Amino acid sequence: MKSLQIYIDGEFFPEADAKVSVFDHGLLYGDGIFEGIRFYNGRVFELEAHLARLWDSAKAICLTIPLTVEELQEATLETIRRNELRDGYIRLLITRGVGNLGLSPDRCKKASVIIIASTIQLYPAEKYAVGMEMVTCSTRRCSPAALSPAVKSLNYLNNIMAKIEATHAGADEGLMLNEEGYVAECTGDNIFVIKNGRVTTPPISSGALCGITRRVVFEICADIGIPICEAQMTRYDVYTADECFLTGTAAEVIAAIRLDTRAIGTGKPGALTERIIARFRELTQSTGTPIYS
Ligand code: PXG
Repeated sequence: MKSLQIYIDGEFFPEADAKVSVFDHGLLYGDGIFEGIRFYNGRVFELEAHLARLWDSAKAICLTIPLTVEELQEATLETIRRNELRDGYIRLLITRGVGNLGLSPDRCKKASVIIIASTIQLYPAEKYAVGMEMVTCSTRRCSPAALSPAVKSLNYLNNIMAKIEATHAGADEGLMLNEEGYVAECTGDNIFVIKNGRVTTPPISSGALCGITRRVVFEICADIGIPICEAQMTRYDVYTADECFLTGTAAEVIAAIRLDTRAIGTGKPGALTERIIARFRELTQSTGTPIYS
């Protein structure tokens, strides 16, 4: 297989030579932010929204991105072109940059920009047909009072600890509750339930990332006439739902059929979920920023 070309601070490096300093605070402290973006059929899906969220994450942690939005957009497209890809996944990282062994970012002179264009498969292909099994994790989603879950930071240990629990329990995904016990999200996905034809998802204030796929699902539901709203929810709402599905750039839209070994609805992907997935696939194939024009 051809070596990937990785963008680091304005230059392209073959995969084996794409390296960062051990004094980069992204490595030393998880001090930085990222975006996971997909491209389909020669177009980047929701690129503007991902860049807007990246700038919000940067602002929230007092990080200056050393490029303009237009420059970063062009660098992202160019990274895909260099790798001659039409379908895949982009990991865009902004690290605090090289500093010293103290946690203060003051010594980090300039943030680093890294762009990887590759592919990703979060869950095995058959899960998209049969649905996912979830367990509730005892690791609670980070309190917004400690670190806002809206910041897509390079420190994912909270989610990783939950993912480890889910894997140890033999499940595909972990459901994360907030400190009060309300449903927040899964380890790398937002969660939705459907009851009596109405779609509900927890508000961002329950401790979820403001997912871009989540927003696209609101637009799809508005388009095809399915009522959708945000509401605080507990596990009761998931156990008693007719259908449940998860959303994320990496995950896309995928049915969840069990929580804590209990079947949700019929224990099979539901009809409304399938309609939303079909419309999502149409959108990903037909919209987005052209890469080769
Ligand atoms: N919650 C969390 C905690 C996430 O990390 C989402 C929700 C969904 O957001 P979007 O905007 O993608 O719809 C995410 C996104 C990975 C990976 O490598 C994870 C995400 C995105 C891309 C890749 O596991 N999570």
